[in-house]
Amino acid sequence: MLNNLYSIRMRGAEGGPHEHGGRHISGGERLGQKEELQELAKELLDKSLHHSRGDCDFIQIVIEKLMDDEIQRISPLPISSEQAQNVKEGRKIAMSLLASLGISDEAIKNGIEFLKQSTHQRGAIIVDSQTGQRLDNRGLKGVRASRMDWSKESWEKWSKSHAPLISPRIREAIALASKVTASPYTVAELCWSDDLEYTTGYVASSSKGYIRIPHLKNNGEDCGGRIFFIKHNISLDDYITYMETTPVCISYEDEADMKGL
Ligand code: WAQ
Ligand code: MG
Repeated sequence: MLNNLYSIRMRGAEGGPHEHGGRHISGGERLGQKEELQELAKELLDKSLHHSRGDCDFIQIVIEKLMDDEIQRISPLPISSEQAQNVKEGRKIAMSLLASLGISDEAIKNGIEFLKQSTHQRGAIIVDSQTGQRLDNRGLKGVRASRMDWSKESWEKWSKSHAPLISPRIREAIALASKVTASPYTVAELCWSDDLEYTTGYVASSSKGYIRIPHLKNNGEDCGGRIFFIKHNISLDDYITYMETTPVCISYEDEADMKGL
């Protein structure tokens, strides 16, 4: 069962630690039982050491034991895909989805402009969905959603019914977006990768799920990141505490389970 879960997370940079000006290369968040930690540490180390953004010379892996009763269990967001032929079309789709969720034009414009020039950002930036103002004062550190992962069984079940979408990247992105949008204060998340070769991104929300959008940037660009658009006038400290510290385990029941078969 879920006893004795540990959080294991990694951050890697080139040119020294992030806090001394190093450029962010790679990060990762996983949960696992004691017996799985060695394998998870190896996976995270491999991820940081073989990365298209550069050659890490600083890598930190932190492991913490979690209390069973602090772990929240949530379902993965449903996933769907839009079609786009180029960046102009991809961004237009993202913008209209964000607008349909009630985010102001100013906030959407600021979010997209931010991701277009963001090449060193380690965590998300938090933007007021009405005023468009950046609310966190975290600079390049931003706010990292942390301590979330699929349970092993849930990922295996989900994989069986979503075969074409199975990759470590999509696994992580759905876990992250599911945690982020499970907060009642998140209106939506906008993401595209800062990895040079990966141009598909997404808009996620609790009402519309995880919507993949191709071509949110051109191949070969190192800009990207995450914007958490939040409701106006909420407690930013509580929001950030949830993102950084509340452990969330993604639990998936397939249709057979739900029918009691
Ligand atoms: N919390 C907040 N922000 C994060 C986190 C986190 N845990 N992890 C990454 N970020 C930010 C940070 O600024 C990264 O540089 C940026 O996001 C991009 O991270 O096909 O691969 O891991 O459905 O490069 C989405 C589409 C892929 C997947 C996203 O992002 C699909 C991706 P990356
Ligand atoms: Mg990246």
